[in-house]
Amino acid sequence: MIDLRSDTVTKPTKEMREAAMNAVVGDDVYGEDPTVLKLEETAAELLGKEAALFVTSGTQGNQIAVLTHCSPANEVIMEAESHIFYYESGAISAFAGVQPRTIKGSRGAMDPKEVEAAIREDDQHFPETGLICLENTHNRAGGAIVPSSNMKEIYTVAQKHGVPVHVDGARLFNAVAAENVLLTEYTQYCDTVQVCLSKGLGAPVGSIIAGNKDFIKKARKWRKRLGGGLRQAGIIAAPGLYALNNMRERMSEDHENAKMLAEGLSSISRLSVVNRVDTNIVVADVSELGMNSTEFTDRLKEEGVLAVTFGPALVRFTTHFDISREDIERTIDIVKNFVEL
Ligand code: TLP
Repeated sequence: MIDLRSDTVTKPTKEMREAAMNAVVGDDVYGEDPTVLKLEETAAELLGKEAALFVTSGTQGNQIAVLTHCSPANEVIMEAESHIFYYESGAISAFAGVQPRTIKGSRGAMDPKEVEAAIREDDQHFPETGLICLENTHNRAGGAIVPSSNMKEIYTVAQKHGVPVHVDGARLFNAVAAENVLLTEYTQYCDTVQVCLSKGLGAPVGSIIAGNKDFIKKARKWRKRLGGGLRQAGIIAAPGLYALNNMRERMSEDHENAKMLAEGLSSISRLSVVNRVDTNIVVADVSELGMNSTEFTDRLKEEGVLAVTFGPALVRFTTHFDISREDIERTIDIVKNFVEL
């Protein structure tokens, strides 16, 4: 099977498995796991923040950020198709008791003027704006890179109104690899950030949230409340640390593969690629083929390729470490054959 469903599907490498096997561990709830501490220290430094916390998943990291920043009945400004709004099962309402205020973005980037207009005034009728969430790269915008200039403008507005900014950077490493910049190019324009170790970096599990020391102290308590205080967590932190140190630069290969896939798919009649491919995601519109996205992905599966539906007419393909150039060539041939026959 050529698995293009997500960059979450990568299997740990031999080096990651060895790192897990040889990890020096302790009880992390007592703050005694040296491998977790090393991972957190390394991540905080790379992200340019005072402190970091190892959490089980991207969703848990985002939820802990919302819980830590907000109080119940706050309003949280976010892009209309952001992961926190679209794909986290309504968790911010279930756990933090906040309501989302969505703004339609352009390639994942919200207009700073619209963000400013959405910040609530002090009025007894209104909820208080507790947080602004950004997403970079933006998943449903097809892995689009949100420019750091846009983040800067939003952060300036947020600071003017005393509202914190959190970045869902599940795929921030992709933006950094594509633009050849440091992580701090983006993270300087937010108070807190969540980055995934188990997407493009290829680690088996885990995410990091980073922010100032006070935020991380409170976030640690929320992690404990949610049952995310893990004991000998070095076993899973070790492959994450390996990935953080060794897998960042190679991600541009995934971007080249995605571009190649997009070109190949675009050349097939009645199939169109709807996103500009900045990173590792390609979104295709299959409506002209006379089938919906589920019929398309089912057919593709019969031929040995996995992709996910992204709406009734849209299909998402995501490249990653376990996908080679040959896999991309083969995928293009497979799609061509069943579409054009
Ligand atoms: N995204 C997954 C699915 O949940 C849709 C995927 O296959 O793309 N933020 C962003 C931007 C994400 O894309 C994801 C995962 C998360 C957060 C959540 O990460 P996990 O899966 O670790 O909870």
